[in-house]
Amino acid sequence: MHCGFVALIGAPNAGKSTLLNKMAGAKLSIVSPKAQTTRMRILGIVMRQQTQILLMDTPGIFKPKRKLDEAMVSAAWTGAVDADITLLLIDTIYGLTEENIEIINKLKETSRRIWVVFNKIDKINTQKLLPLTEEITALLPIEKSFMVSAKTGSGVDDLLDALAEDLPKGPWLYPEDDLTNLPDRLLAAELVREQIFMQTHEEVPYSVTAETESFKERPDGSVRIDVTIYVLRANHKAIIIGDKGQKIKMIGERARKELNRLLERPCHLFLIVKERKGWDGEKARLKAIGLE
Ligand code: GDP
Ligand code: K
Ligand code: MG
Repeated sequence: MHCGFVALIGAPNAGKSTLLNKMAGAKLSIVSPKAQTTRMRILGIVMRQQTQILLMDTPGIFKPKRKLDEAMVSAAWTGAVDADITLLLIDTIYGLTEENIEIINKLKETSRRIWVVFNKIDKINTQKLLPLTEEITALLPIEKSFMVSAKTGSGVDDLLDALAEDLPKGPWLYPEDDLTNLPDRLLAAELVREQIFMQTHEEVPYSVTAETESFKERPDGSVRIDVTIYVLRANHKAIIIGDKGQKIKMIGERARKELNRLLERPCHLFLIVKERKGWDGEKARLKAIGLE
């Protein structure tokens, strides 16, 4: 038996959550084209050749502006420190950006073993990767590098095989058929937040946190889930509710469909929106989303 922690580290939108989901073969972490969609560390549990690979998705690394940002970035670095192997994800569309150079400089201090994963190769000419690999190895000692498309899955099997072979001997830390450490009530809140990231714009998604207030199994096998959406400002509340409640209805419908699929039973999802100034500085709110 082998078992070990693997952290996914990288700039916002490098594709960390998409890769986690692809490697786990299930949607565990929410994805959107917007930076800072992922706020907490989510563990994906992948069994491969008698190895339990504990994959840690992390928030992207960026310059923190507020308390929530600080907690997110610090969650990402804690992931790197705890890991047996750190996968540094590079979005090959952009290559070695300033952001990546800063991450690389800090990785030198936090991580012992670093593998580079070049992502989004479905979008580029892979010949461009040779000079990019050279640039990176000049800055950072890396053990291995991989080319993948988290979206199409190309290269992902090779990466999983390499991890399975490399992780240390040790007992499995989770039951064999567990997929994640994320509780269902947190998953429900995350799926609501994902829809808000997909369906609202500018500063609105960053104004939002979602918390599951109650999660009740019904005798007929379905489940009733009540989620509260907190926003920082009254006008954001109005935007999320939308004209005649159209927006909140759409958010609820799409999140419910995903929930039905992931929880494998009918879900009744009830959403309410509340204005709560300064939630992003409150300890209790940060704790509720797995930060702090
Ligand atoms: P994260 O912020 O690093 O977790 O990135 P996400 O997983 O949320 O992905 C950010 C965006 O990049 C989303 O729109 C994804 O669909 C897209 N994306 C991720 N991986 C790939 C890939 O391999 N190819 C392409 N074309 N897009 C990708
Ligand atoms: K994202
Ligand atoms: Mg993410």
